[in-house]
Amino acid sequence: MKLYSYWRSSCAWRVRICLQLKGIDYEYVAVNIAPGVAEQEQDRYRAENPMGQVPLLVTDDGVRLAQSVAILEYLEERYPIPGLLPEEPAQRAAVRELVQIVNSGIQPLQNIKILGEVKDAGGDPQAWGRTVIQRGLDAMEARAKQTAGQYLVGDELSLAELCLVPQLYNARRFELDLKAWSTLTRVEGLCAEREAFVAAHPDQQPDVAKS
Ligand SMILES: N[C@@H](CCC(=O)N[C@@H](CS)C(=O)NCC(=O)O)C(=O)O
Repeated sequence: MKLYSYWRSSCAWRVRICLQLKGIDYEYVAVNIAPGVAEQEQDRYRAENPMGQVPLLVTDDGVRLAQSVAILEYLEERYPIPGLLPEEPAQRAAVRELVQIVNSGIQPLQNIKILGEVKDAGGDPQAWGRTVIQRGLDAMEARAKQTAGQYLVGDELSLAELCLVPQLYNARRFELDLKAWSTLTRVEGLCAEREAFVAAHPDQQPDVAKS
């Protein structure tokens, strides 16, 4: 299995955690999405993923998938142990709600391409990023206060943490104050103790030093 990734991509990071948790071996294929390099824009890569983004997962039996949440759901169905979605329907939906707060409510708005477009339109990309991350993580904290046990939804690790941890890293990159998100940072602390999260961290990736 190959994962097309970039060390600091929060979306690829979600998938790396999942692969680690499920003990799936994979080959890391680095795609440098840094401004000015933008390998994801090249025809060769776009032929693989027409959205021109990471992550992209290609399995040995020819399954080709972009969109991190589609990849996570695929891995969950194909490799169900350990399970990352609760059995109980309302809890399962609560996990998906938290996933989507990050996946559709925060990350797309602070993606590198949008920040460039905000800049081109005369805006302040840093201020824009701070606003959208603050708004989304405020909502996530409020919801998590209602759903959390030991982890964000009940007492088990789920797909919600796979989205949370990279997004908090981005919040720090945008120099936000994380104090108000006490539930989120408490759970982040638990994740940081787990080997899968350590191995999936940007600093551990083979392309970390190159860009
Ligand atoms: N919804 C997509 C978003 C993917 C995405 O935005 N990837 C970023 C890195 S986290 C990227 O490739 N940015 C470069 C670009 O959009 O040109 C997913 O969840 O996979």
